[in-house]
Amino acid sequence: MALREILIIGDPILTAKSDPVEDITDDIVCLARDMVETVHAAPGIGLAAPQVGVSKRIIVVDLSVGEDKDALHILINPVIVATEGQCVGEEGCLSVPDIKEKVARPCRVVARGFDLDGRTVEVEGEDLLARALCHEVDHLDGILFIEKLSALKRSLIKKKFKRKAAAAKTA
Ligand code: K1U
Ligand code: ZN
Repeated sequence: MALREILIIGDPILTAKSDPVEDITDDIVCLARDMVETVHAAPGIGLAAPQVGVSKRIIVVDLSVGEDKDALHILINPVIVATEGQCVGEEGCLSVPDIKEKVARPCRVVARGFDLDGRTVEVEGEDLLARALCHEVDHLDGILFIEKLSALKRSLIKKKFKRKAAAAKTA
């Protein structure tokens, strides 16, 4: 297993739609395991493959951040198949570091996908788990959580990261 670099807002991979996984090859299994190691090290509660530069539909979610192996969900080609209600809660993103904003998401979701053995799995989540599943599936469609904010907030955040990238280039 290996740690992978997490891309930061501004990278075009983060705003592209990811491709479905056709076969669960050794490379896909290796990528998913690296994603688990990377999200635990970050630390974070979820990660999507495009965040590590791979435009494939794979997510990992672990609210325990590595403390409870039963809390780890690895989903290949995940789809949100049911939602209930709307809850506003704080959200962050490892690709938009140091920004936390309130976002409305379904209170309850069911996500369906495949595990690393190719078996269909369903994850039912409420509150933060529902939020994290929606956030990660959005990443696969090239949607960052800042797209859910007001145009003003979004534009200020984008400007901040453009300035940071320009400063890093000249340093
Ligand atoms: O996908 C990502 O960018 C990861 C992101 C997921 C997420 C957080 C909050 C609400 C919805 C989705 C993060 O994990 S940000 C870091 C974070 O929330 C956290 C870090 C350490 C301990 C607990 C939480
Ligand atoms: Zn994110």
